[in-house]
Amino acid sequence: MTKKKHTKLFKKVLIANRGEIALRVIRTCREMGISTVAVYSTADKDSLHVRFADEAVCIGPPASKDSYLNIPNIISAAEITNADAIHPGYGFLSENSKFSAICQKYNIKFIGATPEQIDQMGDKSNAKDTMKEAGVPTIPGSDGLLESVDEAKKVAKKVKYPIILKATAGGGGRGMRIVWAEEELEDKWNSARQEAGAAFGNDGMYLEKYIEEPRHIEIQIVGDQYGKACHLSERDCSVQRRHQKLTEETPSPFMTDELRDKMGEAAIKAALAVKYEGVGTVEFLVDKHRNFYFMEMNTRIQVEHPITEEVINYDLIREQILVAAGVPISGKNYFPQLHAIECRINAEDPYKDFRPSPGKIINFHAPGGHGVRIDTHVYAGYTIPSNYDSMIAKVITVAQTRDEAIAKMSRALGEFVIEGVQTTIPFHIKLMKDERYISGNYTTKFLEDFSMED
Ligand code: MV4
Repeated sequence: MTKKKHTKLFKKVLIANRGEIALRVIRTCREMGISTVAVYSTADKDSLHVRFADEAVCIGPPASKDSYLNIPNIISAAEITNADAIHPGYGFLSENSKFSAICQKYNIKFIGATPEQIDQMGDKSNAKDTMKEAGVPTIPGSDGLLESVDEAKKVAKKVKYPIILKATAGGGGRGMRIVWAEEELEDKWNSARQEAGAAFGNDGMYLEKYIEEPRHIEIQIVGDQYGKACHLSERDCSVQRRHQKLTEETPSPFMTDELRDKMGEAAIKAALAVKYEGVGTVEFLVDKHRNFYFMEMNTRIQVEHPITEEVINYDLIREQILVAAGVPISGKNYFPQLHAIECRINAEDPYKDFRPSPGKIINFHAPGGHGVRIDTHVYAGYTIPSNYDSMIAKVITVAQTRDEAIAKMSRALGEFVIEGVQTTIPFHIKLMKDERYISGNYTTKFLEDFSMED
């Protein structure tokens, strides 16, 4: 590490999260000589993140809103233990601008985006306007928020059907409606607004041309405190089911060197437009002609970050910590040297519409060997609580080529033993043998035609 005089690395980091990402952060802190504080709900008292951290503080009962989202309790835990920084992981408080601001006020470094950046990117219509102004390609549609259904009709006529109505406070598909013809517009406008208002307390809507069967490709970026930003290439996240990613890979089978340069430059522009500090992701929709459009910017570390780490040999959590401490980045872009795939193993039953399957793990054996990385917090005897999301492990394989990474994944999944709960392992085993997946020619629509039968 090139440690500059004006930068002071943190002595103690509190991890405001649970599960595999809490462990992931603790591991890098330990390697960097930084002490760690775990926080946990009463449902997580036997979790590995509690055992692996130097200190641990209970922050409340099982419900997330009373524990992992309980800002006063988390700040108190940081004060009591004298932590000088908080790592929020993903989910929970990672993109909560109030939390980022409160950390600032208490002189605790939030290892993530500033409150301004979180707010600017959290409002999707506003984020799109910012990017459009910065010269990042966006999808044709309304200029900011729509005032009325009549205005929606006018804009839709101009960009031509099909169009998509989106909630500005949305994400994950909520408050979103595809509209194929004008007859449907009014009903869908009303139901989308109603859904957005109930879910987010904000019923602001905008619309854009609907891109049919796009790919979801995101660019990893990193920016420092001195106005520099670079990109770390892409991840293809097109294999999704009801807006839940199931597997991701890098490089994208759809990528070309030319497209990567263009998308990388656009992502850097996006980062610079908000003076982005830290690691982040710029999500794009890519159509079949390889036109790409800004969709959203994530101001956090993402679940799928390990595939990028594996193909460029780079610890993204370490980078987050260094940038937060004021260390300047090199400023050079990184390109994949290998191929990596991640399969998310959830405690869900893929034969029963992926319904959650919490409970006690009675037998557990993780795969291993060359090119196999397992990020997990579970072990034999661990009880998966029903209060949180169902991801229990990530299997990441890395190899010289895509075919080899798939072969390694099939092999690793075959070795994986988890007994006591249902998991998505059988889904991934089937996916790795699917001709469409193997060809690399898949889009976000792919899983709609995928079945666990036969
Ligand atoms: C779109 C789109 C097609 N055209 N926007 C889904 C979640 C939200 N973040 C944006 N989403 C989409 N926006 C236009 N103009 C298709 C989707 C979409 C999607 C995007 C990425 C990955 C999976 C998806 C599944 C369904 C719809």
